[in-house]
Amino acid sequence: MIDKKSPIPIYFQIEEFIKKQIAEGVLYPGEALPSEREFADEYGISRMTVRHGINNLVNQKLLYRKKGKGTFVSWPKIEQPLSGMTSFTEDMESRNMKPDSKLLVFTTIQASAFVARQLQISEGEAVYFIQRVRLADELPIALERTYIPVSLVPGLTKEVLNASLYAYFEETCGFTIHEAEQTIEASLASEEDATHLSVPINSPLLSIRRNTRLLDNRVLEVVFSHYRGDRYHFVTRMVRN
Ligand code: 16G
Repeated sequence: MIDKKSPIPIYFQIEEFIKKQIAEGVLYPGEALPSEREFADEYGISRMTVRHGINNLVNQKLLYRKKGKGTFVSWPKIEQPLSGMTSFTEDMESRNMKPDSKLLVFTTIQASAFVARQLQISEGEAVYFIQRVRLADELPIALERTYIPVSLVPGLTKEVLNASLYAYFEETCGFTIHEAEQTIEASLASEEDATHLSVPINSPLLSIRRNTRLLDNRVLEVVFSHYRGDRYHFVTRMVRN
C-alpha cells in the first residue's frame, strides 16, 4: 500500500490510500480511523508523516476530528441541482438516503404583514406555521419553517407532516405545483439551529427561502430553511448564450 521507494511523498500516499478506502466503502461515514500510532506501526513510517496526510484530509473535509475521540470519516455532501424543483423527500430518495421529519411545531396563526406579503394573502388570514427538522439517514440536514394558507389545504393534519408535503399536495389535494422562486444566502447557526441540527452555535448554514406557486398562480407555501453547510451544496449548470 505504501511504497517508500516511490518519488511520491509518503504523506500523499497515505491520503490517496484513505481516499480509496472511503470511495470503495471500506471506511464508511462516521467510522473512526485507526490511530496515528496504529498507522505508523503498520506501515513502518513516522507518526508525523501519518499526521501530515490525515491533516490534509481534515482540511479537505473528508475527515473530521472529535476532541479526545479521534478522527472520523465525514459524510459526503448532498448535492441538489438547482434546475428541477424537487421536494426534500425526492432529493433524499434519489440519493438512496432515507428521508425523515421531526415535527417541532404545527399550529395555525394569523399571517403577519410580512408572511401575508410572501403568500400574497391578506394580513390576519389564517396560515399554518410548521417547523420541521428534516433528516437523511437519521442525521439532521435542515430546519424548515413553512407557512401555508389554511384556505388552500383546510384538511392538513400532523400525520401528513411526517411524510412528504409535496406528495400530499399533488396526490391528495390534486394540486399542480408549478414553480418556485428561491433565494440562498450564507448564515450562522443560532442557538435554536444548533440544537436542532446538532452543530455548534455559529456553524455555517445555507439559508433558503422558497416561495412556491401552483399552476393557477396561487402561492402555496413560503418556506425558510436552514441547511447545514457541511452536509449540503447546490449545483447549477449554465449555458452561455
Ligand atoms: C424542500 C423545499 C421546501 C418544501 C419541501 C417539501 C428547499 C429549499 N425547500 O425542502 O420548500 O416544502 O421540500 O418536502 O428545497 P417534502 O415533500 O419532503 O415534505
